[in-house]
Amino acid sequence: MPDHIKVSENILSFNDEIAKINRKLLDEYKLFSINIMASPGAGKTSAILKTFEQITGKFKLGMVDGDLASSIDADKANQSGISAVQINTGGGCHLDAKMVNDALKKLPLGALDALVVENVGNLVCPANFDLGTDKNILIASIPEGDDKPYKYPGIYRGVDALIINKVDLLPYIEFDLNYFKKGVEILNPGLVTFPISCVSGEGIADWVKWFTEHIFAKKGT
Ligand SMILES: Nc1nc2c(ncn2[C@@H]2O[C@H](COP(=O)(O)OP(=O)(O)O)[C@@H](O)[C@H]2O)c(=O)[nH]1
Ligand SMILES: [Mg+2]
Repeated sequence: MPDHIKVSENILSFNDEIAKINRKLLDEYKLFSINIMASPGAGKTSAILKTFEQITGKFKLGMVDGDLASSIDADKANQSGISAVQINTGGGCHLDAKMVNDALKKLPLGALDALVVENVGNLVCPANFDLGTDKNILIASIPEGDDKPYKYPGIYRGVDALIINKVDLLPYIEFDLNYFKKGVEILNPGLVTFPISCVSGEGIADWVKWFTEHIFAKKGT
């Protein structure tokens, strides 16, 4: 086997070991957790803040925020009442389980009801790294175009739910929703999908219902 393949296999198996530790920790605290992946600007932070708006007072949310640089997103989240920790990957195109493990040590896990990980904006690298969360969520957005499932099949194959954000822009942008959904169906048949707008609020209630049902299920209530 070529050396570079051996090295990447070792990296992935180390990652999977730490992901198991994260999963065990989150299970101990009965914290429902999601890993949100998307391109830069698809609306990851907006969707998380919008979700929190709907559940604030009922559930406490923790957030691990991955970006190449800055603490802009974690600052926004902390200001809104989410307990957020920023990770700067310094150029890295994805979060890995060890980074999330370090961040979990900084969060008041016992005081939280759910954990949201905002991955680095990228449609390729994050798909290869299990973080130990319960569900992987992909956000696609209308301005990115309807051909993305065909161009980035890997990430569409591996997710448990899909949010289609910015549906308020459908009247202004050429986006064939049927063509998009056909591509998704081939890769991930029956994938649960939530068309939403963080601007108009359309579809947010259905997504939040799914999210909160999973929080209750994990708590065993
Ligand atoms: N029109 C529209 N703009 C949105 C929507 N959601 C987010 N945006 C905008 O898209 C940009 C990127 O959003 P952000 O949440 O920072 O994306 P992230 O990089 O994936 O975290 C911001 O200017 C948001 O205001 C939406 O549903 N509709
Ligand atoms: Mg963001």
